[in-house]
Amino acid sequence: VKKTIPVREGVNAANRRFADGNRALFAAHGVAVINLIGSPGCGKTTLLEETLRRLDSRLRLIIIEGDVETDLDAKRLAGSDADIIQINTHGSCHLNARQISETIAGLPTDKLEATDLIIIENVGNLVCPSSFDLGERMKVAVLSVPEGDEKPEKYPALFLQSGIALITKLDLVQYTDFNLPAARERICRLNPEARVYPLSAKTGEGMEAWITELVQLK
Ligand SMILES: Nc1nc2c(ncn2[C@@H]2O[C@H](COP(=O)(O)OP(=O)(O)OP(=O)(O)O)[C@@H](O)[C@H]2O)c(=O)[nH]1
Ligand SMILES: [Mg+2]
Repeated sequence: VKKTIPVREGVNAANRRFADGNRALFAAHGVAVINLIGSPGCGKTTLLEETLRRLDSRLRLIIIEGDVETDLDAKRLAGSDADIIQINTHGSCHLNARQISETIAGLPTDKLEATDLIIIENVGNLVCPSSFDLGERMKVAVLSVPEGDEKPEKYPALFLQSGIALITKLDLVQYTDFNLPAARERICRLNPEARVYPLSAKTGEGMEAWITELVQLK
């Protein structure tokens, strides 16, 4: 135990330094950054596909796709005006602030100045990514209807830290026992400040409230 505690503290302190550096850089260039976190398959990339389509160049965007392996998600988002950058963690269950720092350092010099918003899709995971500050302005929790309405209570860390909670795959609510008022109540009990948006990227229901939030972040 004596050996693991200092190592863990070292990792956290190093991450915090990079996160603070990222935050300062983003602030200096007036870039809003959000960190999208949710379980594997909760609909993050589908949400981004529909978000890019609806924003239709209203924001100058960079999307950073975090995945353990493959560039499948980056490929799905190609074809819009947004710059899409894939990071592979090769095993790690979360992105860290150093990876974001190195990604930003690799951009052309004036790129940040010409960017309104960076959306980071974190590695699909409801637990680990919420422990690693990336220097974002806001975490956005993504919970999909098939996962169940009790998940905020079972996995509270993410919901405690998120400014927005999206309840995705709303079109599936009629086929499940997901209780929407209960989910909302559980999230708000943990975090009274959280804004909760139920939506479906497939039918478009609820998407406009999310788009309005993004446009206002600019
Ligand atoms: N019915 C329905 N299915 C959806 C919706 N959004 C996503 N899906 C489906 O859910 C599955 C996973 O969606 P993704 O967008 O790949 O999920 P993800 O969160 O990006 O997954 P990872 O990146 O692997 O963590 C796909 O089969 C999508 O078509 C939705 O609003 N309604
Ligand atoms: Mg994805």
